[in-house]
Amino acid sequence: MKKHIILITATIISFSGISAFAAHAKAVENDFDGDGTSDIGVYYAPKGEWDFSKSTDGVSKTQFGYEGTKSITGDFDGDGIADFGCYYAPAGKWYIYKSTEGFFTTQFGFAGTVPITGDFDNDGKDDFGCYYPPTGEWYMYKSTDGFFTTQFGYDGTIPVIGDFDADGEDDFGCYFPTGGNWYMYKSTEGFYQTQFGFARTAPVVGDFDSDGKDDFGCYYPAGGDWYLMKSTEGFYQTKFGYKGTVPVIGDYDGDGEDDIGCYNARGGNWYIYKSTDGYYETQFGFYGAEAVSDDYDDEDGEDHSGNENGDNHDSNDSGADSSHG
Ligand SMILES: [Ca+2]
Ligand SMILES: [Ca+2]
Ligand SMILES: [Ca+2]
Ligand SMILES: [Ca+2]
Repeated sequence: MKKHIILITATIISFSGISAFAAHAKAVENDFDGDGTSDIGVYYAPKGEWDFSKSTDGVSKTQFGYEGTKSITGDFDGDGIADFGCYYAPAGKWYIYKSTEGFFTTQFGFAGTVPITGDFDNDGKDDFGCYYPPTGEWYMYKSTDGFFTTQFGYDGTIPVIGDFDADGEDDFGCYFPTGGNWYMYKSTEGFYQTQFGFARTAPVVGDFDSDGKDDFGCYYPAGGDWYLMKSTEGFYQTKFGYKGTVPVIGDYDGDGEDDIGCYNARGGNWYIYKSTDGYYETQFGFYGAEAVSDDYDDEDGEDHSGNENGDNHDSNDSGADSSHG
């Protein structure tokens, strides 16, 4: 079997004087102005255009990316403000705009991979890496520990990331949509497996009961159905979405509990159910622009569940999908 070569062409560690082990709260996902709430944003890959609607700073537009890239977000410099960037899988190229340090680029990945981000070494900085769906191989570049690779997944699975045991370190795993099978490797507890989901669902992850543990679930695009397994409250089901929307997750009211929502790329329509404020609807985006949300559920989750999604909408297909091999 062919071995893939990972090249690291840029230095990544840049801070040494900052207290790396100070207690840190996990940054709110997609909080681009650092006020503790997730912001709404869209990415239009054909032009590399980012549009943000920030809760404190208002609307802004920037160009960072190009056709064929996938959007990525994370707090890569650990300042509590989300950074954004893109990944070009055919060449394994990363481009990140860090809120403190500005432009960063490196090569880490290869054709057929999907980008992954998370804080895998618990230093408060998100790390980046890639997942190769045909073989279930993970490659990460951890901000303190450097290169890491493992095999965890198999053909047909979708990578999932979350802190499922609330130790501050993101755990990785995979979801097999055909059977609704979850496999996780928790940083404190090790291997965990369960069945939760069914064919043609996309995995969703978030802390929906604000106990610090990410919860997992699935979204059924054809009906807009959510099924969640909350760590304190157990099974939860609701309908929030409709055919043509993709799920979005974030803490849009900043109460520490992730909110569910959905986005329709045709009209740029956002629908969010905030845990404190209830229903919220806005128009932000335009035809073909993808929602900035969790890295895997809106872009990769559905696209990469692959061939069985015959009825899948094509709101944000990148053309860089892995083929079965
Ligand atoms: Ca890290
Ligand atoms: Ca963990
Ligand atoms: Ca939870
Ligand atoms: Ca919330």
